[in-house]
Amino acid sequence: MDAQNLCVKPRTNSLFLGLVFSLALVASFANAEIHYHQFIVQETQLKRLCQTHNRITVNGQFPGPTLEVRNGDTVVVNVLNSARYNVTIHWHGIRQMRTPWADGPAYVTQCPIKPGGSYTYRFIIEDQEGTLWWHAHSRWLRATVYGALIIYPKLGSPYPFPKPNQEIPILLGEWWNRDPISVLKQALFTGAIPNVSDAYTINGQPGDLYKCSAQGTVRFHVGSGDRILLRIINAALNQQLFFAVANHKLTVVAADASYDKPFTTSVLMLGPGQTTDVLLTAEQAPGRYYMAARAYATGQNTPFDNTTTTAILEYKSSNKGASSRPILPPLPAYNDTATVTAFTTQFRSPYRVEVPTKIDHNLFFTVGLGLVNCTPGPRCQGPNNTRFAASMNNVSFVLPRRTSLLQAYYQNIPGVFTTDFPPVPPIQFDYTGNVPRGLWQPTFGTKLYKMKFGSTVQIVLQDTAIVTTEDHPIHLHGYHFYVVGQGFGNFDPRKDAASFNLIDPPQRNTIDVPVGGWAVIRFVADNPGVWLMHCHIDSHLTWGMAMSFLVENGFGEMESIEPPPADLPPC
Ligand SMILES: *[C@@H]1O[C@H](CO)[C@@H](O)[C@H](O)[C@H]1NC(C)=O
Ligand SMILES: *[C@@H]1O[C@H](CO)[C@@H](O)[C@H](O)[C@H]1NC(C)=O
Ligand SMILES: *[C@@H]1O[C@H](CO)[C@@H](O)[C@H](O)[C@H]1NC(C)=O
Ligand SMILES: *[C@@H]1O[C@H](CO)[C@@H](O)[C@H](O)[C@H]1NC(C)=O
Ligand SMILES: *[C@@H]1O[C@H](CO)[C@@H](O)[C@H](O)[C@H]1NC(C)=O
Ligand SMILES: *[C@@H]1O[C@H](CO)[C@@H](O)[C@H](O)[C@H]1NC(C)=O
Ligand SMILES: [Cu+2]
Repeated sequence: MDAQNLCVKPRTNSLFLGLVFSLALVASFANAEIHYHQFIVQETQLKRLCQTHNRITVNGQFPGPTLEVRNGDTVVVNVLNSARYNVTIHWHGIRQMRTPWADGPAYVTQCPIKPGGSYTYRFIIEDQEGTLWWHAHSRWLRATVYGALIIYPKLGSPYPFPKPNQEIPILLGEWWNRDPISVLKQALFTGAIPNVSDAYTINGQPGDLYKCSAQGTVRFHVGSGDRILLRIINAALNQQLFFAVANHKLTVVAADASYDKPFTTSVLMLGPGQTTDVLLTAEQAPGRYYMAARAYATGQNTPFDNTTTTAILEYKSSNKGASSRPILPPLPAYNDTATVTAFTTQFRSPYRVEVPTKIDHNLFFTVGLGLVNCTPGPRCQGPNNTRFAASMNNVSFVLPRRTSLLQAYYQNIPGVFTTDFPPVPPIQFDYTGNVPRGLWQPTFGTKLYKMKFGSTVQIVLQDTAIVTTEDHPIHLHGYHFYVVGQGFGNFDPRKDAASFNLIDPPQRNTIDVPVGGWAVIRFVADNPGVWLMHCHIDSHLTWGMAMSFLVENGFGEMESIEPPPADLPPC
C-alpha cells in the first residue's frame, strides 16, 4: 500500500452512486480532494485459532479498510449499521476543527447509530500528516472494528525524510476466542477484571507461534536494499506492546501523526491508541525475519496475555524458500520499564516549537484505579468483595443515556452534566505511596471542565498506587499536545517544572503516563466542542477513567462549532 494506491478516481461530484462495499470516490477541488467511503458495520465469519467466529467488522474486512488521504483533503464516510449492536466510529487523532459532531465517542459527541441506522461523518484534514487510525467508540466493538487512516503530505510536498520504496501499515490488535462483547458483559456483571485476550495480532493474524495460525501468518515481501516505512498502530484493546523486527534497526520518524527528530532503536513500545512511524532498511542477508509484538505489562498482580504475535519480513531475493524458520527478535521482559523510559524520552519535535508558556488553566489530574465496596455476591467479585472502578481526580466518569454531552451543551438541555470537574485532586495524598484504604472508593459523576476558546492549558497527569500503580495511555480527543515532561513518583512542581522541555517537546494525541509516575502536557484550547480525555485501555475506560472538556466558542464562524448534521442519530 503506497501513495500510488490512493483511492483517486476520475473527477466527480456525484454522491453515493450505487453504493458498493468499500467504494471510494474522489472529487478534486484545486489540490484538495473529497474522499467518499461507505462503511457497512456487519457480522462476519472469521477463522482464527482453530475455530470460526462471528465478529463485527467493517465491510467484512478485518482489519477494516485503510483510508488514504492527503493533508487538506475532506473525508466523507457514510456508516451503515447492519449489525445487532449500537455503534459509532472515531477518527483517532483527527483534530475535527469545529466539527465535533464527527468525532464519534458514543454519548459524548453523538448518540450511537442503532442497528439499521446510518450516519455520515464529514471532516477536513487540517495541517496533519502521518499515521492515524479509526475505530469503533462504543463498548468494546473496537476489538474488531478498526483500520488505518494514512495522511500523506499535500501533493508536491515531500516527507521530511528520504522517500521510502515501500510503505506498510502494521496494525497490532488483540483477539479473544469469546465474543469481546460477552467478555465485557461478564466483567460488567461480576465487577472483576475482564478476561485477558487469547492472542495478539498483526494485521488481523496471530502468526505462526499460535496453534492453527501458520496459514494466516502475514508476510511482507521486501526488496534487498529497499527503504521501508512501517506505520505501526497499537489497536489492541487493553495492552501496551513491545515491537521489534529481527536483525533490523528501526529509525523513528513520527508518532501520532507528528514528525520527530529521527532516532534509532531496536525496540518500540506503543500504548493502545499510539502510532509510530519507522524507517527500516532491508540491508540484512536475504532471508526471513520475524517482526514480533508482546505485552509491556505494569500492573502488580494483574493478569495479562503473555503470548507473542508475529509476521514475517521476507526478502524477495531470499532463496532459502518458505521452509526456513525465520529469526525471532529478542523482546524486553514484560516488566522492563527501564527500556520503555529509554525509548519514550528520546522523542523530540524536529524543530523549535511554540509551547504555551503563560498558562491559563494549570490542572493536576490523578489517574488510577479504585474499588467500590458492595454486598458479597455474584456482582461483587473484585478483590475482597468489591467492584473495580477507575477515575480521574476521584471522579469515575458516567456517560449520559438520554442524549450526548455535545447535544446537551449545544441545545441547552439541563440535567445531563455539570461543569464542576475538579482542577486539582479533591484530597491531596502520597499518590504513588501506600494509599490509605479509605481513599480507594471514587465518586461517580458526569463532570466536565469548562474553558474559554483560546485558553492555554497545562495538565499534570499523575498515576496513583490505588489497587496498583500502572502505566495509563491517556488520549485527548480534538487536540494534540506537547509532552513537556515525565518522571516517576509524585510530581513536584518546584523541582520537576525546572526540567520541562519547552524548546522541542514531542507532539502527541496519546501519552503513556509512566507506571507510578507522571507526565505533563500543554496545549491551546483552540477547538470548540466537548472533548473526551480518557485512558485508551478499554477496561479502564469502562471503569470510568475519563473526563471531558467543554471548550466554548470564540468569536465568529471560524471559532465556533458548526451546526449538527441533519442525520445526527437520535438517542
Ligand atoms: C472468562 O474466563 C473464565 C475462566 O477461564 C471462564 O470460565 C469464562 O467462561 C470466561 N468468560 C468469558 C466471557 O470469556
Ligand atoms: C511469559 O511466557 C514466557 C514463555 O513464553 C515465560 O517464560 C514467562 O515466565 C511468562 N511470564 C509470565 C509473567 O507469565
Ligand atoms: C520483572 O519480573 C520478574 C519476575 O517475573 C522479576 O524477577 C523482576 O525483578 C522484575 N523486574 C522489574 C524491573 O520489576
Ligand atoms: C484483601 O484483604 C486482605 C485481608 O484483609 C488484605 O491482606 C488484602 O490486601 C486485601 N486486598 C485488597 C486488594 O484490598
Ligand atoms: C473519593 O471520594 C470519596 C467519596 O467522597 C471518598 O470517600 C474518597 O476518600 C475520595 N478519594 C480520594 C482519593 O479523593
Ligand atoms: C442503543 O442506543 C439507544 C439510543 O441511545 C439506546 O436507547 C439503547 O439502549 C442502546 N442499546 C444498547 C443495547 O445499548
Ligand atoms: Cu489506564
